[in-house]
Amino acid sequence: ILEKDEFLNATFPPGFHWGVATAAYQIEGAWNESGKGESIWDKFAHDSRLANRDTGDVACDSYHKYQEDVRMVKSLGVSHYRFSIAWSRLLPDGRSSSLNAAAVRYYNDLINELHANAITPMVTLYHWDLPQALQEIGGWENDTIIDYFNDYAKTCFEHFGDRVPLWITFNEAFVVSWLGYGIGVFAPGVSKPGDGVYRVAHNIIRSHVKAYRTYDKTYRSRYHGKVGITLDCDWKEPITTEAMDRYAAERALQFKLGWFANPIYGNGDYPAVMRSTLDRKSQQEGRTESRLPRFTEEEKRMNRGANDFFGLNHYTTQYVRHNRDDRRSHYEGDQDLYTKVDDCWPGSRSDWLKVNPWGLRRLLRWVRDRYGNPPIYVTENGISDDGSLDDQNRIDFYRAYTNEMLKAILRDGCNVKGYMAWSLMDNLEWTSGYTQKFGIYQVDFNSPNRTRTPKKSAAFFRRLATTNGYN
Ligand code: PNW
Repeated sequence: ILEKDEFLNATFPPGFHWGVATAAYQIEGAWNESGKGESIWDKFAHDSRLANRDTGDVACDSYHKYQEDVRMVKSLGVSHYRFSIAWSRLLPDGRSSSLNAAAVRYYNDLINELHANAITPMVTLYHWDLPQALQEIGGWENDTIIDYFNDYAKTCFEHFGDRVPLWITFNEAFVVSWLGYGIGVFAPGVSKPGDGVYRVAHNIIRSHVKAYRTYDKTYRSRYHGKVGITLDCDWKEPITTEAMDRYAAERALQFKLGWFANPIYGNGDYPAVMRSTLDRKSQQEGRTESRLPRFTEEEKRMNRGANDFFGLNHYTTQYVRHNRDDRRSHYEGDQDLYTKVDDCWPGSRSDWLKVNPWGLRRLLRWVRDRYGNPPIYVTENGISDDGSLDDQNRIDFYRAYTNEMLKAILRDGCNVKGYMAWSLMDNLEWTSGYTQKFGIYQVDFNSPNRTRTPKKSAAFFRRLATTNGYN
């Protein structure tokens, strides 16, 4: 099944956007400084739910060191920096009435510093750090979140929209739904794997669409920015050429990526295979209603086309085998399949992350074919290790994955506009704490200065970005 394909020694299209990415809770620190409210990740960490009882209380201290961060972005020679706004810093209790002037100043300073260095900001509104005050009323399970998110988005467009051309509403809607509210291993730690998970996803999609329509109606004519959502997906390869395994791999992609992408980038509704499978299983379970919520016709109309680009986070691949009639009545069982990885694929410091570069090319083609070749930004891609400065593994990873992306662009005609490496620097890797390092810059978490040092991969990435290829 492995594809034999030579390294493609060519350059990326002129004007291709290179960047690096971070997220607020993973780097900012200053968790309760200058009026910031508590987020669900502050709470989760303070409840000792992270490895080594780590927290993001200080993290990379980027709240105080943002100028140094911008210098690092600059010295990588990239044109874009993807970061996120902490909702609970801007609106401490989640509602727009609680606007925190110090936070407006902080994000203004960061954005202005980027522009002073000719770096374009790409801003994520929601990278998982919901204000705890909104979790107290149900968080993403409660329909009222749609209006709260819309108010928050408006506040951001209003204050920063004149200088932010690229907005991402959500980072990884799947992870929020499944890890946060399905199996509960991420904040807020809610376990509703059979039904809650689908309701959360439903509210995230409706929140995205509402915020997109708000930008469209009120801000687009003024600021001419673009708004998308970032979805994460691994590549799913059928383990044999048998039809049932190929259907299963397609089903896996529809359940993971199509779940969100089909409403927003496709026909406005959930993938047909999710609709039919969940309606049938729900009925077999004796339920009067499907576990998969329904969009109204009006909602489907609003969903369709609610995007200006497709944000894609990609790291790894799994093989998929058909599993007949899985009776576990939850999101995983609903798919009737098994996954496994290839023992030949190199590993990383994260157990879920195995290196398989050609998965990215196939995933890009899948998005091209299913959603009419939309403009795509790869908004995250990277690999974890122990954080040493000699990170040849990271160089090999970036070289191989970006080369598969290049093949997708030049040979397959995929409309890839840019690539953001995860991450600018080592940071708080969620429940793994400071044990898994994805940075191109090393951060010394034992030093109060959080000293940053470029790794070997920094020189490689700089060459990649500045020569727009492998020269
Ligand atoms: C993404 N998984 O998260 C996030 O967007 C980043 O904030 C994070 O640091 C990065 O990838 C590296 O993990 C994921 O368990 C976290 O499959 C976990 C998984 C996938 C993505």
